[in-house]
Amino acid sequence: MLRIHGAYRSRAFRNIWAAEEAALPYEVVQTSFDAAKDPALSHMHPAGKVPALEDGTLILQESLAINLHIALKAGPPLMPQGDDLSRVLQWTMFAGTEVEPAIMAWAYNTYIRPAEQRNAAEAARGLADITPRLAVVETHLGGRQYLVGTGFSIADLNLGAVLYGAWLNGLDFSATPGVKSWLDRCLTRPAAMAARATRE
Ligand SMILES: N[C@@H](CCC(=O)N[C@@H](CS)C(=O)NCC(=O)O)C(=O)O
Repeated sequence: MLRIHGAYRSRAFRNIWAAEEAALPYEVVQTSFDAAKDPALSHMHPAGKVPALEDGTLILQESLAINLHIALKAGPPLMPQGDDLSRVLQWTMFAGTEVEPAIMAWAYNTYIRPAEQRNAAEAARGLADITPRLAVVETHLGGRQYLVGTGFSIADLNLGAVLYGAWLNGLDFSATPGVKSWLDRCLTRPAAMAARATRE
């Protein structure tokens, strides 16, 4: 049994989505942002953050790494093999290191922070950083339905989950219609809808 420690309105969403796609049994151990800072839980949340995954004796942090673990347990098609597995790793690193910092700069300063704490210049900087990265995805997708191989994989889930909040909160995708179609396709899958129902 996978045990996802986190709050529904957090990056635990992406782990719930992955567990749903993998069709593996899981439960959510409700853990607030404050609870994760309790020293008594530092073995689970060493950085004082959610989510964390407990899988038997294994404890993992980092939401995208947790998803790779879940997909490895599920195997193909969620986690492809051979060179496509390496492509999954590439897109997951792209999601975490290139897209997520830019998205969060925009998100914090457009819809996450209270209005009086938002910084328009920071939001604009985030948007300026997002634009060329979405263009990379647009070019890669070309006529493809999914990022890797011929079907949906954890690469789509990881990048789609990083873009989910922005997609839901009005980021303008008109310059990258292929990305918009791909995101619509990913985020309306039955497993994604089940995960979204826990938080929207
Ligand atoms: N890179 C980490 C980021 C974890 C993270 O920042 N989690 C947020 C919730 S989505 C958190 O716990 N924030 C509370 C805080 O920073 O105090 C991951 O992907 O798991």
